[in-house]
Amino acid sequence: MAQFTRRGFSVSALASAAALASCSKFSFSDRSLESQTDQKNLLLFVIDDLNDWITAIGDYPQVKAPNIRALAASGTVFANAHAQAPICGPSRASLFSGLYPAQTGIYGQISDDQLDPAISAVSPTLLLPQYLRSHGYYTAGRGKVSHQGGQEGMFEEYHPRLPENGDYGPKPDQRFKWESDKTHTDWGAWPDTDEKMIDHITARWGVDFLQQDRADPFMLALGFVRPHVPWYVPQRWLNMFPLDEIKLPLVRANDLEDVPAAGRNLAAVPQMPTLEWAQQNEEWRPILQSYLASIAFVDHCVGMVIEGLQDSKYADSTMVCLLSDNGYHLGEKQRFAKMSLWQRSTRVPLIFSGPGIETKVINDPVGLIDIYPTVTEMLGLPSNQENAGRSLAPLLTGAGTLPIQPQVSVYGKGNYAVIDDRYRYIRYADGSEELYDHKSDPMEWHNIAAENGMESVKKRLQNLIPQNPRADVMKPQ
Ligand SMILES: [Ca+2]
Repeated sequence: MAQFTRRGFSVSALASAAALASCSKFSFSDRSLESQTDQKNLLLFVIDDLNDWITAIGDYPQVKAPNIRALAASGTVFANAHAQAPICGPSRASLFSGLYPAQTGIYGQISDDQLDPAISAVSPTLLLPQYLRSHGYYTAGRGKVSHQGGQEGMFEEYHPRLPENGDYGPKPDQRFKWESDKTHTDWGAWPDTDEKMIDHITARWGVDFLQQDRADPFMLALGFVRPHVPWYVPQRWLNMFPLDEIKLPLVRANDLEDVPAAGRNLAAVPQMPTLEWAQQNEEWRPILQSYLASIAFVDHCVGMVIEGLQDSKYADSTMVCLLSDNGYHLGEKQRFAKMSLWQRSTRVPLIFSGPGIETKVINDPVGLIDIYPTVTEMLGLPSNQENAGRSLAPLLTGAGTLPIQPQVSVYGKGNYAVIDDRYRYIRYADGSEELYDHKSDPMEWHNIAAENGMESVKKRLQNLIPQNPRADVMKPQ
């Protein structure tokens, strides 16, 4: 636990952070103990489909992410953070607008040009980068920050993913393992060098940005696309995870038997592999190998930028925030996908680090919706009264505590999950339910919604489901 003083990290906190960081490039050990505690700049890592397996949050032992681990060890980790929607578009729209999907009607993969009209129809708010710009910040982004990238006017300076690489490329001419024109899903070694990867190009650009002199405070947002499908990475990353050493995640064969039909239908993604297919074709381990390799690769990209920050003049005045937009199942609940209301889809990594931020793990539920107000408070800016979330700054600085705030995620209109510090309650549009007690059932194997004695728990969580959600903006009524 941190022994934070207003003058900076304590020696013991630095020592423990440095020890944990010893296997990476990232360390605060070269920081002056007298360094300023004021947050001034924001470095935001938006990672795509990075699930809750990573160290300090999940418990999947084979993940190799030393740079994210070191970042976690140097700051505050939210181990029970949830996306407001378990899919890129609505999750990012909520994060950057500071509004819930039920407020904006953004439940699906909205295109960037639809974002502004949908949000301005319900609120005069600005997207987070626009708000910082209105307070004198220079705002820059690269890669997949909003769903498609950075919508028009979102950043003062924005660089899209390179067209020659496609959205998630580079890709081989022929797929290796999985054919479906409805998903990028595939896995294998491609391309031959890191330098051809979008995320590597994004990271290099971020490093260059941090070496430049700036008169104004800045927000730098880097959107990395791995471990989103296709799980293509150069061979050297796959070599880190020999197939015969890969441990399979725990799954329960009849896991879906106590899930209502609406839940099974919502979570069914025919264009993705099923666990049955992966087992019959002996592809479960290769898929895991490729997902783990994708995490290791994106962790390397995070490390490049963190090293660039540490070498820059902004090392002592920059808050780092790292998040993923949604989780991902790798065989659990018989599937390889996000897009469900279960833990593996909604729980995401969320880490804040920087001067003045304590080193600790918070287990209370929080949401990506909380990032916007947290950032503004930590940067010393006026709060945006349109924000629907709440500032986590008291938790980051140790200035205070916050009451438990259950989190609400939505997938498709009318299907909600409510997560508190013990339970997950799911109610589908047809009224059918699931309830899981994480205290006795962390894998969500036993739906206890129909069991005696659960009525008061269900009622309490049910009351948090929006009463009058906005119509789906992508499906005109
Ligand atoms: Ca995503």
